[in-house]
Amino acid sequence: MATIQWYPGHMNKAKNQIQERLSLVDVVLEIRDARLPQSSANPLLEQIIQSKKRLIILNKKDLADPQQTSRWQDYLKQHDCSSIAIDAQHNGHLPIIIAAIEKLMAAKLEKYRKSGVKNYTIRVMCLGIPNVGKSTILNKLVGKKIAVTGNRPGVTKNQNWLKAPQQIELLDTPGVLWPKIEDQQVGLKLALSGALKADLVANEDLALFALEYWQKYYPQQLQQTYHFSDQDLADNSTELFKLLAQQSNWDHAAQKVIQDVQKGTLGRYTLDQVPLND
Ligand SMILES: Nc1nc2c(ncn2[C@@H]2O[C@H](COP(=O)(O)OP(=O)(O)O)[C@@H](O)[C@H]2O)c(=O)[nH]1
Ligand SMILES: [Mg+2]
Repeated sequence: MATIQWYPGHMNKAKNQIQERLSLVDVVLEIRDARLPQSSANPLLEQIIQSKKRLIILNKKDLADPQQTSRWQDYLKQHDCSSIAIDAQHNGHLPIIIAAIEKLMAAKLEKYRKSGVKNYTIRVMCLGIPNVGKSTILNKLVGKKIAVTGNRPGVTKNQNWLKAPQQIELLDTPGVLWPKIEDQQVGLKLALSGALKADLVANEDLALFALEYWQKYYPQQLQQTYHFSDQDLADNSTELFKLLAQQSNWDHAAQKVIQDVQKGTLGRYTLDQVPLND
């Protein structure tokens, strides 16, 4: 199996840029893919943002396993992390983001209210690895993309701010983090869900990983989609793959499984399990 490479050089640059811009904001929106609440995060982020207020947005909840999403939210809460789960494409989910930002800022907003300050702003930036929905969320928050409020002096260069509802202003460009691919599994999960280009990993490896995962966590979906018998399903994933390949060939079978995952034919899924005893 080929090893997926990631480049510390890129990561350092991204880290420095994010650190500079972080000093300008009150709240960080850390966008993750709800199907990968752990693998689509970068552990470095905690070091970078330190005590800055953070809202974790588990986006694409429409594609994720709802039970797992709720388990992950409980887990995050236990670890003192505020989170919301949304489908950024859904207009109705915008107020959820606004309300969560206001909740994080409640103490400060109360101070403003008490002292009669009306023209405050809550400054926010989006962060996350590629493809988690940063731009979609930014566009939804801003409405039409015209609302540039002008430059404000930044640490090293001027930054543009976009107006969002409730006196929220957003940095116009999200911070892009690299995923931390510390083991092969994380790479497989990112590729399978489409967060990373799938061609970085051999199709057969991806398909085998998917079959094994579905066999363990979503056996009914697997059975329904491919009409496996109970006996088939008790076999290992290589045997299941062989059955599928009998109908065409290895590469076609692999592509089909990957497509079925990515198009949702194999149902809603979450590829990270909540850690036990943590
Ligand atoms: N199903 C689903 N797709 C989404 C959601 N949010 C974003 N997308 C799609 O995911 C892809 C990546 O989104 P984008 O905003 O460009 O991600 P970015 O790279 O983080 O800026 C696009 O095809 C979006 O339409 C969501 O909540 N649900
Ligand atoms: Mg984008």
